[in-house]
Amino acid sequence: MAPRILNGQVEVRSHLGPNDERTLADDVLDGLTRPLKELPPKHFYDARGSELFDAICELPEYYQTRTERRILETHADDVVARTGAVELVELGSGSATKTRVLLDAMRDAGTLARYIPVDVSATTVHAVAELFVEEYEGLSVYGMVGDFERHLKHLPAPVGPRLVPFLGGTIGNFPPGSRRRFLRSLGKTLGDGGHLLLGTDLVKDPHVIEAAYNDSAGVTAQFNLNVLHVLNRELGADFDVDAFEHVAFFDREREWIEMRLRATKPQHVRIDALDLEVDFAGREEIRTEISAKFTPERLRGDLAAAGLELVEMFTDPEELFAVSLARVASD
Ligand code: AVJ
Repeated sequence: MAPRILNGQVEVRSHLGPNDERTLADDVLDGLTRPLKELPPKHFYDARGSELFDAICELPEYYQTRTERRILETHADDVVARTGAVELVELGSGSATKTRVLLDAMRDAGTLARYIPVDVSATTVHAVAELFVEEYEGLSVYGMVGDFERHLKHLPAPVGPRLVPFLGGTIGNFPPGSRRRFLRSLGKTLGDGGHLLLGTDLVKDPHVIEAAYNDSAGVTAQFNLNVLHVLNRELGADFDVDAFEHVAFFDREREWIEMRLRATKPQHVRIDALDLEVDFAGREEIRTEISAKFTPERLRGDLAAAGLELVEMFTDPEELFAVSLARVASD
């Protein structure tokens, strides 16, 4: 698609094609016809799901968001000084407050030149582009409409040392094999002297982790169940949402949280858009999310498998969460 010039400093390109709408249908067909039913977590985030996630981030039990923000505030100047970053690639939006912490540090250091938002929503890319070009004097914005799991190869060449944050612990949603593959694809975006800034939740007392996914206000349960509303609306399914319950537990061996939806009685579901009938036995579960927790060893291992090396791991005093700086391995 031809670049759309909004003004002298903003350029937006789209890489989405006509088939990119199909992923929900494909994922549901794939996931619900398996012996162990599964739905990928990316479909949680419709308008209501995004609202519920924002509410999760404010919960007393959900320490991750506020802890990561504090780590960033504490170390942003150091990150910028050590990387000399002149441009920042933002993968997926909704982290605007965290991005600002980094962009502010780059501006204060006098290095900030370019901001590259990447998001599947053209509206979001345009909105954030226009907002930031107003807010940061002289900033140039190259917006990319696309899926960061598929379209990173279309990123423009760096104009100088690049910083690529991937925050929020989202990397934990990838199962181990695709996690390493995705890290490798991030590594390829870094260019000469670029750095990845990776947010990861850390392994700790399982009770603390489990409480974060079984909050007393029941917001996480609503968030989890919301994916069934998404299927009902988007695919003409007839899930009886009240006949499923939220389950979340820490798998101590795999060191990840699993969220599931458990059928409270046997049931039969029809999904019109797929012309599919799905049966659930009583207490049968759908896995809806894994959220890996990291030790320094796991982090180093994943980075190494992706051709990356750890430069510095910043944590909070309680070591709940980590924000790690990594670069392409030097051998
Ligand atoms: C946004 C993927 C980091 O795994 O903790 C929050 C999503 N799921 N509560 C996480 C989530 C349930 C969250 N991530």
